[in-house]
Amino acid sequence: MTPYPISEEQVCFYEENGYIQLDHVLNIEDVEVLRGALAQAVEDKKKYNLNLGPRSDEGYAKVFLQMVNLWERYPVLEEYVHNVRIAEIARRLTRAPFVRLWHDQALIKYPKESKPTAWHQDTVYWPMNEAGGLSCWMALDNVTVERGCMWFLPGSHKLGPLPPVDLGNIPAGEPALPEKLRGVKPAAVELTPGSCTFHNGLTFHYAGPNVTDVPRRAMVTIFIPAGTTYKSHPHIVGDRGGLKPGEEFHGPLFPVLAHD
Ligand SMILES: O=C(O)CCC(=O)C(=O)O
Repeated sequence: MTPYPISEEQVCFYEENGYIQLDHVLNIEDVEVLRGALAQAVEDKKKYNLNLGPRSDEGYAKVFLQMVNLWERYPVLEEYVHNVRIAEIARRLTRAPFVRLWHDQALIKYPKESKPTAWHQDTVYWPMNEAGGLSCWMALDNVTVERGCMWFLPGSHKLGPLPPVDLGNIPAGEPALPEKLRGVKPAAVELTPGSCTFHNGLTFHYAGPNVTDVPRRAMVTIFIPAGTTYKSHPHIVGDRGGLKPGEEFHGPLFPVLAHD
């Protein structure tokens, strides 16, 4: 696959805003393959009652169906997370000598009684001492505002970590955003299938409810740059790889996906 061109200007945009939109990273044939793998995962989950995600409570299920580390189960998704075209973008955006996989996740926001994904930062849930991790959120459908596209608060990553929220249980009447961020204008990013966003794990992001008739499917890969170290902290992916606090992420569960 040919490299996806990333200019210095785009890297600077990412650094300044904490996210970037990149169109046509995959072609529709690649997207079809991913759609097939997700459909298989959903079917297997039902059929074999697989625990592929962290939570199945009703509140969370209305936000999205989250299935993590599918790359370990489905060869097509193993190939996808190793896609150098995508990993190299993550490496360029972080200016790191290499990036590793933290984990992947399919996020399907089903229509009907759909709930928004509340404003949150990712790194506050991750067992890491450093905050350089970033996610590639790949659209597998036409993702519009009505279908629950991603929204970002430009520059919010510069605030550093704020207290985490419980995504499955946002109390009614709770202010949507921490006070410090209420003046910032959010950016909605609508995407076509095969287009994606990358966002810094500290950037506040949100997705509205899916008020259309069809599911919103996204495949997310989370990258960590060289030098990221482990912190003991409960996480949906669990304590994997036998890492000790302070130790740099390494080993086959966190493979290097792109390097200089
Ligand atoms: O897909 C969504 O609704 C939210 C995605 C998200 O929070 C993420 O990728 O970090």
